[in-house]
Amino acid sequence: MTRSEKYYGPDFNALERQDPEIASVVLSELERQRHDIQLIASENFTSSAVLATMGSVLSNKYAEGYPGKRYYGGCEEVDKVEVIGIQRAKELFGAEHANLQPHSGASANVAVYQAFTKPGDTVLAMSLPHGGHLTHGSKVNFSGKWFNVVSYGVRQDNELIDYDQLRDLAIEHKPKMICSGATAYPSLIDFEKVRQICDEVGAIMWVDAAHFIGLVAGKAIPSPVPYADVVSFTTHKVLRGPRGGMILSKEKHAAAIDKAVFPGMQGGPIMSAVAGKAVVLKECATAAYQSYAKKVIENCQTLASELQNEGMRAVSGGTQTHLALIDIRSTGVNGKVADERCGKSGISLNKNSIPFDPESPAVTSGIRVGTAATTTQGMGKDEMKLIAGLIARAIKDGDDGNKAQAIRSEIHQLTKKFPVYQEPSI
Ligand code: DSN
Repeated sequence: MTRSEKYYGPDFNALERQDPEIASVVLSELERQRHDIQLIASENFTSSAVLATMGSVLSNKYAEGYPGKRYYGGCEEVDKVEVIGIQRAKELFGAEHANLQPHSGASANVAVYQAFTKPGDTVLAMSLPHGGHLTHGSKVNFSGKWFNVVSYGVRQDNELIDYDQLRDLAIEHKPKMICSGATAYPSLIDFEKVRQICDEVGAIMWVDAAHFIGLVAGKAIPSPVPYADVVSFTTHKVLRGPRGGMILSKEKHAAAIDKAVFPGMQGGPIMSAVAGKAVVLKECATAAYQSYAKKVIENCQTLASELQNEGMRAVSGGTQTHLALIDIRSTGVNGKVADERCGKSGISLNKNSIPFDPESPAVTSGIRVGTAATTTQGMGKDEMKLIAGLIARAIKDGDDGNKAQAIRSEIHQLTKKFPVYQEPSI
């Protein structure tokens, strides 16, 4: 008997028989992912190997604690997965310590706050309207409710992080921790400069690398790991792994991080996801992944410059990463409407505030586009040019059902040439 004959894995027929309603949603979503264009900057197509771990029997196992120190019996097998994953994470990122248990990026961030601060402490983080994340101090998030979060932002003239403001605020407020990282910042962050500021005021340096860690893993951009006390991130964006979070830190913080994750913030880890993280960390160590990461950036640069050729404006003049923020005011259409029109035309992207946006976050003057998923599909410069033209047409004409349908047909012609999760040929 071969290993795959011994294996018991996801059986779509069983789902179909037992719950056709949910089975049909799964199928429709597969169709949507196959046929539309996926430009959400935080999404990707994970590998079949990662998907196999996610649907595996590892999901059944409770494993509160850490390898060799669990609160449940029967953890011998899942211990192996977590030990391998931790080792791979430390090697890939050159990190002294790794924790693979956080269920998501937001939960990883809860653990970081818990490891280094107490409620009421001051933390300095990127302003949300300038690209920061909910967990960087939004008033509707635990971070803004329980901590005194002071925000820094970008300069109005070049839309790049204002490091002078960051330093001034750090000296004035003496934060316990300074967070760098964002969800809608297309440029690189100067980690050396942030480290200097942290040292000057005695703050913990926390990098929320959720968006760009995949580019770091692929050696396409500089790493925050040598500089930061702690680096948190999600594993499903450019990194292309399972949904989940991860934390890297210096060894001196290892105990505090591990305690903050469990029992501080979570109970049992999702061991199927931990296994998926281990699998993706092996994938990321390959030359093929490194060339993918470089290509993601090249594609995004082409997409941003082609959108500029279509009369829109790339915030900060372009991008150095996997995402671009596009000011679409020249089209006369706001971000909310553009998002809806693109959606009707088979293009998934999101409305996004631009720095100093006169519109509310529910409306916005911009869109955010990312190239992690299309690059996984194998698309290149020519396709980015085509997509920019289709986005421009969708923004202009996407409220007209016939025109939106025509754009959607062109999108489907394009995606047919770059299949994902390939349909069996019958
Ligand atoms: N929701 C993610 C994003 O789209 O950027 C951030 O957590």
